[in-house]
Amino acid sequence: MRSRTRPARLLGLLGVVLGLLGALLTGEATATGGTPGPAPRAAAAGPGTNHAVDDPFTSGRTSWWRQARFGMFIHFGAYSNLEGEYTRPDGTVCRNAEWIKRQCAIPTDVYERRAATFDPAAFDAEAVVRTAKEAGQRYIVITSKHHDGYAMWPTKQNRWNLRDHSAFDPHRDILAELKRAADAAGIKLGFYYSIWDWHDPDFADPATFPRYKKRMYAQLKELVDGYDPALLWFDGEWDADNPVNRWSPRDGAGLQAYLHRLDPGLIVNNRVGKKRVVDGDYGTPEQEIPGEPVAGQLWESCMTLNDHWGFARYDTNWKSTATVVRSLLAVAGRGGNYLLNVGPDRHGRIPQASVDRLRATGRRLAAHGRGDAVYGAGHTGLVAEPAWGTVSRKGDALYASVTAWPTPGKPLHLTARAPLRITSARVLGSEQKITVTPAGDGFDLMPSGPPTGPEATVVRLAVRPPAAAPAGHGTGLTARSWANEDFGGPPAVTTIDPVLNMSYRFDGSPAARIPADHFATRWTGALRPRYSETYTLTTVSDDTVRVWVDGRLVIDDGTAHGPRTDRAAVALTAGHRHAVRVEHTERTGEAHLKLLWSSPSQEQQIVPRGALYPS
Ligand code: FHN
Repeated sequence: MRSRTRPARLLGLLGVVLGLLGALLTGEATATGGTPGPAPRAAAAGPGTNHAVDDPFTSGRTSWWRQARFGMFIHFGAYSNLEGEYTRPDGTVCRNAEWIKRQCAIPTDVYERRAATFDPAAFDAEAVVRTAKEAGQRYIVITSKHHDGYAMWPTKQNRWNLRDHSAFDPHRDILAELKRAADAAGIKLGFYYSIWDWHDPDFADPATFPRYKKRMYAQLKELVDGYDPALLWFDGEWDADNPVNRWSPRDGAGLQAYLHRLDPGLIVNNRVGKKRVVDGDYGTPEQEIPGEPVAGQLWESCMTLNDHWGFARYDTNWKSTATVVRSLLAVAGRGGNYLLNVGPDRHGRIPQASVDRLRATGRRLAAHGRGDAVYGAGHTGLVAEPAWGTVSRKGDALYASVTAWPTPGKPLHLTARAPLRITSARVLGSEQKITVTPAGDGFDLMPSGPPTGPEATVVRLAVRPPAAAPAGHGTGLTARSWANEDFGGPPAVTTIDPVLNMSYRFDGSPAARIPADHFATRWTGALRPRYSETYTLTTVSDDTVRVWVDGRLVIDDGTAHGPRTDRAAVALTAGHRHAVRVEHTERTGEAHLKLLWSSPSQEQQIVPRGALYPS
């Protein structure tokens, strides 16, 4: 197994710094609003700790992920050796893929005997990476360990792994092979890791669960140090039985802090904790696509290509290429990522039917500039999502992906949500003329020819967005914190907080002299928007939050609660300093407070420092 060399880690940190610089050049301020510096330092622990190291919506650390939009999920493990089917001793046949051991009640010794014959000799990392590239997938997430506990790398923590318990060549390491191939192809590599473990005897018993956690942490360190993944995709976080899954929000907070001490540049999904808005860097809707951007967190929709994650030889219910392309366009237009799955067979080969669809998807994305609507593009609030497709934005261009082309003479109507101008329009991949006419609450686009394909036709609209006030030079809000929940007496600490992006979790607090429970903070100052638009203010809070703008209470969530979002629509004036006051109290347990905003012209982000003025 390769050791995680200093060059690799330095390269990783360099990537984060370059990303930060890129973010600065593209105007993506970092959460602290500060100038790009070294990779965010992972928080220590205890009172005074804020575990939030940056704003995932704008940070250099997540920049590659937000640009990539499209990834390949790979479910591959000991279950693949059964190819989705198990014949019980009584002759009955039970079918499942990666859950086959549990759903077919395969005795552990039988499952172990089957695993001992697992020999994915045909696994070809270059071919896998080539397929991802041909599909237009820019990152890969492969199962390193699924619920059955079987590790797909030569872990030293047990012998239940591909090196020690299979018929596979003991000199090979498929994760290392995949890492080399992905690096050579410029594709980021992440690992799926299941917290829930059906095989480890220490998982089920509360008395021995700490021993399991110790092995889990050691395995994750092996993965981070040995393979330098860009991302960890946790799973198996939910409350379950057989074995009972006791994973708690506190476990998740501890694991996330540990991982960011190992590698501050790592991206982690929300299933590191309990799949909440405060866990990890992004949400993970599964087999579904949210209808709009998710409040308070980035998101990635993961889906199967057929009906199974792991290989199932009988499952030929493949999604059409058109469905895949349309899903990707919809995901990009709503500001998310799309992680589409393949399940290699017991030999390690991706099914040809998957390869064919992925190649066709890549061809369709490359054709007629459809990829412009996806890569580096994101949600826009400038127009409402139309019934005939989706719209994404990249700089001063909107990409209208039309999935229901109008009959001749009928226009495509776009409802505007801000005073914008469309200065030109072009049907990508076609010479046809398309006219744009102001109409009612927006614009009518009138094509003059046929669509460019069955899946979608992309129309590029050059827009002049609403006028923006110059970027602000704020330094943050005045923060007064108390070591009590009722703001009683003089504040214990008064500072300037550059942003309101606080993940105190269980052990942190606003200052070392303020305990982790029973504290309060009041921020005061002014909010200076760049656009005269209706902004959506979003808070992520635990336990309570109240927000006033220009003296009006706009968010009032004063009852102690677990981590959740609240939103308020507030009309703001470009360049004007709107008085703002935010109050947060923490009773016991977790503590979080984030203030984000979005508007038709502004993508969702932590309100940046430049827009906040102390008073
Ligand atoms: O139980 C797993 C399942 O096998 C698969 O890995 C999916 C993929 O996200 N996650 C869990 C179900 O939510």
